[in-house]
Amino acid sequence: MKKGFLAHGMTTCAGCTMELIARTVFDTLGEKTIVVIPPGCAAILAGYSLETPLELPVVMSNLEATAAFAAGIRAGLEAQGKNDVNVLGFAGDGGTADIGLQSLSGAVERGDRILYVCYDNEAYMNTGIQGSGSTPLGAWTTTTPGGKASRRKDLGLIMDAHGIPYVATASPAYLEDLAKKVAKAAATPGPSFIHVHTPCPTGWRFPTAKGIEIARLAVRTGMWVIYERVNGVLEVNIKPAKRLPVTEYLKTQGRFAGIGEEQVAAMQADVDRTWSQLAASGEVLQSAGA
Ligand SMILES: Cc1ncc(C[n+]2csc(CCOP(=O)(O)OP(=O)(O)O)c2C)c(N)n1
Ligand code: SF4
Ligand SMILES: [Mg+2]
Repeated sequence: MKKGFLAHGMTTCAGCTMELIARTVFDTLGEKTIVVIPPGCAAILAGYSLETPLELPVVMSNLEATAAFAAGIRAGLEAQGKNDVNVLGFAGDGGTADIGLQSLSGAVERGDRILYVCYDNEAYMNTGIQGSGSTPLGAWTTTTPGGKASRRKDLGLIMDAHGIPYVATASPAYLEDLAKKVAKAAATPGPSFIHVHTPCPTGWRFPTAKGIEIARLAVRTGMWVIYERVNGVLEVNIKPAKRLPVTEYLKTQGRFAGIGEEQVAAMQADVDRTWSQLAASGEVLQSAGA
């Protein structure tokens, strides 16, 4: 199968993990794929005017309506009897958890056969690092200069509450796991959603070579749980052999430099609670070590 749909030498920042995630998603889906990208850092992949670095059909939607654009393309394909084409929405957290949430909710409720990948860099990066509904507690952004005072939304749970047939999380530190999930999502006869943790050196304030290390630390501290839920049945896919304290993750990023002790304790308590709930329900037992 052809690979390498995205040209090199684009204007994403050095060390951008979103670009790596996009390459993996496109290569897994292959050439029979139509891509919808809203404004955000990934708009770079769609290109400007007549120029595009992407060798796949791509349309730039507006920020509110990635899922609605994808649903419309699917309806058009179905009307033409073309059932072997993937329709991919590839959007950031702001365009998914906040601004595009209603259109995503509508598409999932209708059961539209679209694959929606949210690359979550945990803020509105493209417009200057504003806080989003996915920005974690205590994180600095330009609109949360003293650190975010509230917790992030749980997008996976929001999708699960819609009864979506396939929902999964992934990380650029585990690209084979991401690729497997993209293939499964594409084969799902209904909507599917993959939420990918996306370390961003520019917005999170870390050196450009550290993105994968930080992505792996998020998993090893238990802050980013790698799971999939197929028709409501949850399985944790990567279990940290020995969970590290959340401070090991937080201290790698300048955005958490001003975080208070109480917020660190609250984050650790959230992570501990999540993992004891997972252990109690048995899901952790099925998983492989990180
Ligand atoms: C309705 C609307 N509000 C605001 C904008 C301006 N805008 C363009 S890109 C962007 C940031 C999107 O953030 P996110 O979806 O997280 O993607 P990222 O830039 O982080 O990759 C914003 C706010 C817009 N295009 N449309
Ligand atoms: S701001 Fe972050 S997500 Fe956006 S291109 Fe730069 S590194 Fe990538
Ligand atoms: Mg973002």
